[in-house]
Amino acid sequence: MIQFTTFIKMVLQKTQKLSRLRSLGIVTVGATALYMGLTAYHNQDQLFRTFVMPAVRLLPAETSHNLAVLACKYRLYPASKYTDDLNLHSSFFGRLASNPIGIAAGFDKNGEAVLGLKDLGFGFIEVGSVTPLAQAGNPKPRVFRLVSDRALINRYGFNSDGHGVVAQRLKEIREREDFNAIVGVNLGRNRDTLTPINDYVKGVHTFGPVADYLVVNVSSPNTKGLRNMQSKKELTELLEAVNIARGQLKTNQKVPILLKLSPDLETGELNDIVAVINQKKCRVDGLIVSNTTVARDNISDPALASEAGGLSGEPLRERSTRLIAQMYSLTKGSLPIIGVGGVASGQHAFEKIEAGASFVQIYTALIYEGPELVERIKGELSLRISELGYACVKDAVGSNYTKYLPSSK
Ligand SMILES: Cc1cc2nc3c(=O)[nH]c(=O)nc-3n(C[C@H](O)[C@H](O)[C@H](O)COP(=O)(O)O)c2cc1C
Ligand SMILES: *[C@@H]1O[C@H](CO)[C@@H](O)[C@H](O)[C@H]1NC(C)=O
Ligand SMILES: *[C@@H]1O[C@H](CO)[C@@H](O)[C@H](O)[C@H]1NC(C)=O
Ligand SMILES: *[C@@H]1O[C@H](CO)[C@@H](O)[C@H](O)[C@H]1NC(C)=O
Ligand SMILES: CC(=O)N[C@H]1CO[C@H](CO)[C@@H](O)[C@@H]1O
Repeated sequence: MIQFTTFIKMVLQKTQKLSRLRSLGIVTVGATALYMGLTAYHNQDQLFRTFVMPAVRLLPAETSHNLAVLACKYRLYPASKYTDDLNLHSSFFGRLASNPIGIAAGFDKNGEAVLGLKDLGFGFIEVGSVTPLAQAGNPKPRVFRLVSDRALINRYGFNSDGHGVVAQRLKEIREREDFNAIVGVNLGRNRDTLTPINDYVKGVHTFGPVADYLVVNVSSPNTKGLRNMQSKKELTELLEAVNIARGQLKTNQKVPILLKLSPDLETGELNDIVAVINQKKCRVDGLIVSNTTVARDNISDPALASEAGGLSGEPLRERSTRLIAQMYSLTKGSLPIIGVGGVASGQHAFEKIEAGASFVQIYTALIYEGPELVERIKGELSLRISELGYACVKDAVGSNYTKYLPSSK
């Protein structure tokens, strides 16, 4: 209960800073109390979906995001009692994950919510993106709900508390006796940096000692035509530099490095990326597929569709699954892939796995469905795996990737 009071105070402090003043504060506290009350009941999943999440949705998107992070930070959600089935157990870069479902980057940008996210039942947690120096990101509003499309558009612009603060948080969490989560860190660069590669190198040095994996990204360059040579050279330099930086860490701190891809990359660029990572000096340990898209396929509201930013959720789902299959094919299944984009059910997670993903992350669907989604996805996925006669997730990885390749559509 002390935690709850602290939480309410934090909420009031946060909301009173806004010009929308107390009415918002009252709505916020009201929604929170409601939500706390409701979680005491059975059949939480139904309640969250039909009642709590729509209520939370009355708040501006960024406010509800902040609230959800605070709820995780103060561990207000009841810890999941769900025991992960054995067929969900997965070897995660040398660690045992009790399930292959993770929270994607951008939810817990600053490493505040790790323990609460673990309580929800995630098998692994990705923090970030974290930039070397703290930065504020873009002006608000910068997150938009596309409710009927089950999607979000965000242009946060990488607001971050910066390396020092986030690394200290992770260090403290790791020192706890009850700590047993797998935590990755997504590395970013400062907007005004003159030395982007050095920003990632700093990330490797700072987070290598406190992370179970690190992520660097390749975004699609927005100047068409002008790309291949340029981006190939940049990627080579980046990956070479982060590999050298990792080599400088102590032996017990040699973290896996994953490369996160944009779904807007074209086939030519994908071939280039594979050529780069096939070089020993540019090796990565896995891929994350995919980031948000700048495309606006199948968006019902034209006004919202015209907001700048990255689109996530249902409209991204098939595009990201296709890219997983393409990368699985191009790398001949030699690299573990974390599949992400529009997953909202066990069936969606299974499609990513069939297409070649060994692990799956979620974000946007969690915003629409609430925290019970994690258990639901795990339950449905476990059932699907056993129905199809697989002993574990690993046996199903890439089992039907050709079905998702663009040419076979
Ligand atoms: C509000 C928001 C913020 C995000 N911030 C980041 C980020 O900082 N770094 C990153 O690599 N991806 C970020 N992402 C992308 C997600 O990690 C994920 O790749 C994408 O949302 C697709 O998954 P989804 O459809 O399940 O949301 C963000 C996504 C959302 C919705
Ligand atoms: C858009 O919707 C159509 C019809 O549902 C579907 O066939 C198509 O694949 C969707 N496009 C994308 C990019 O998801
Ligand atoms: C992801 O994609 C968005 C646009 O969709 C881009 O602005 C951003 O830099 C990319 N990378 C990361 C790490 O989010
Ligand atoms: C692959 O998918 C196709 C189409 O859905 C299905 O008919 C086939 O049985 C699947 N194969 C495997 C090995 O799962
Ligand atoms: C968060 C972050 O660092 N995003 C970067 C992803 O990659 C592109 C291109 O390399 C950068 O422009 C982004 O800033």
